[in-house]
Amino acid sequence: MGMTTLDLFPRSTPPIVDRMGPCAFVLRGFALPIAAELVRAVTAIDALAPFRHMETPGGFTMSVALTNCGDLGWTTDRRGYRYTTVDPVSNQHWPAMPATLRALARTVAITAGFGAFEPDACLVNRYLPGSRLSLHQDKNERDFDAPIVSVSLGMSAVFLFGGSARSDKTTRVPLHHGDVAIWGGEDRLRYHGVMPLKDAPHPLLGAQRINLTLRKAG
Ligand SMILES: O=C(O)CCC(=O)C(=O)O
Ligand SMILES: [Mn+2]
Repeated sequence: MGMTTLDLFPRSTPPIVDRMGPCAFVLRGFALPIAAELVRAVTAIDALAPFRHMETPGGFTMSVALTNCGDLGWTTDRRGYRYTTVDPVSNQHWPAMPATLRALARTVAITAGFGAFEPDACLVNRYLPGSRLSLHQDKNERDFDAPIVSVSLGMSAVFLFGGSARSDKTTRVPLHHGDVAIWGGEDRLRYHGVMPLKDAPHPLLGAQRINLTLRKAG
């Protein structure tokens, strides 16, 4: 008998869930049992595909440093946004997606009521004090049926969750070490971003925040 992914995250009490929208939630502390393992995995990913500051099609350099793991990785340069199977810096495949991370994303999708989720891409973001991510939609994926699962590690951030137009009002959602956000369904294309990070070092990660965003891109 194989273990189900749910067995990896045994809980005696239901998770604490904050609702951001009809199909958008934050599962508080859901990744804490594997947080240290995820930090080690990010160090290993960084060794193979180092964090880098990518350029947007408009010519801006992102303040967030990015890398990827999984079959597909998200990149941007002057030619546009896209998913690639290889890291354009090394011409090697992106590092493999850690099995525990995939299992976490599956469990979160089931727990939040989205059903089976098979991510093939994980964008890894590194924020230092002052780094921010402007409002955007995640829309480079082939279809929008699958949710987005986003794991936060290290320093806390204020996530902005908006509407279907960039100008729509946003709500501020604090995201802390171990929190997992998920949005899909009618909320899948909502604008979102991250406010400039405050310098409030975290015991495990110091003055940085790591965010892992799992997607079904291909
Ligand atoms: O860092 C976050 O919490 C959000 C990241 C994000 O929206 C993205 O990578 O597309
Ligand atoms: Mn996003």
